[in-house]
Amino acid sequence: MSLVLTESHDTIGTIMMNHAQKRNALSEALIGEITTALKAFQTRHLRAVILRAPAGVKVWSAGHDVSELPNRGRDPLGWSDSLRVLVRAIQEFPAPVIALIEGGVWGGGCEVAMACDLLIATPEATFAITPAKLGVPYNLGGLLTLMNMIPLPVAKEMLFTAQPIPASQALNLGIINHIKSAEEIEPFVYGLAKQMVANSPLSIAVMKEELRLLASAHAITPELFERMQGLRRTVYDSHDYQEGLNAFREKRKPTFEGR
Ligand code: LCV
Repeated sequence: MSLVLTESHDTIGTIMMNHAQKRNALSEALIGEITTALKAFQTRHLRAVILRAPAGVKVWSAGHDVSELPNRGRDPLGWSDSLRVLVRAIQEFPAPVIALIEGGVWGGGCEVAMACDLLIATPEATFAITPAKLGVPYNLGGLLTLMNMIPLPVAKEMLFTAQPIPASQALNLGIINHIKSAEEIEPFVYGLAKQMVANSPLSIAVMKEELRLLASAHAITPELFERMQGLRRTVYDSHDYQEGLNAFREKRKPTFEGR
């Protein structure tokens, strides 16, 4: 059974995450189908892509598939982790990718949504960044995305509380471009896409890539990088990381001991 539905009209492609029973948890299988669809759309030179879930969902994506996170002792969010592969595929796609968001966006789902070029959400949408809830050491790319998108005190509140923020706050913070009702959001998003695909695809593709390169242009010394990798290792080697995974799998609250 396909976990993703795709369609295209004119030069606009749509990718609909459709794994309801796991709340569109970003499993390797689901991510594989999304990246395959993106590659197919790129081959056909589509000029805009909409990433969405079915209309009316309560959960846009439940984030990284926790059942696929490695047990302690291995970096759960390394370069080749499928979630990181998807984030890069969206950021490097040579045309605008627009997130049409209904429902809750959790953890890695926020990273995927924020990797998109524009985010349009319904008023009921919420956004939660959850590594602290699971005991996971967030990756540097994810932190940089947050630093580029939202003021540090707010990024810290989202990271440290792991609580959802409402679409209204996300709009005030500039995380999302527009809030539209469930009835309005689809025609609005496709209207935006139509405006974009009427413009020069080359100009847009180059500006998108230039912005990506400029946003990631943070020079860090090898020593600084190794210090941060060492800090992250203390987390994924920890009792607390394993406890976070076990608690999720056993459907209970974790007991973190700070070790
Ligand atoms: C696997 C799932 C998931 C899931 N993985 O439905 O950003 S980081 O660093 O934290 C990163 C590591 C990350 O993204 O971690 C994941 C962060 N995500 C979350 O914390 C959200 C976890 N999920 C939930 O809180 C609830 O599932 C929500 C509120 C999303 C939906 O609640 P609802 O009551 O509608 P269930 O919880 O009953 O979930 C339905 C099925 O989907 C599975 C869940 O285990 C359940 O499976 P079973 O029917 O087999 O019990 N599921 C949900 N989220 N992230 N599996």
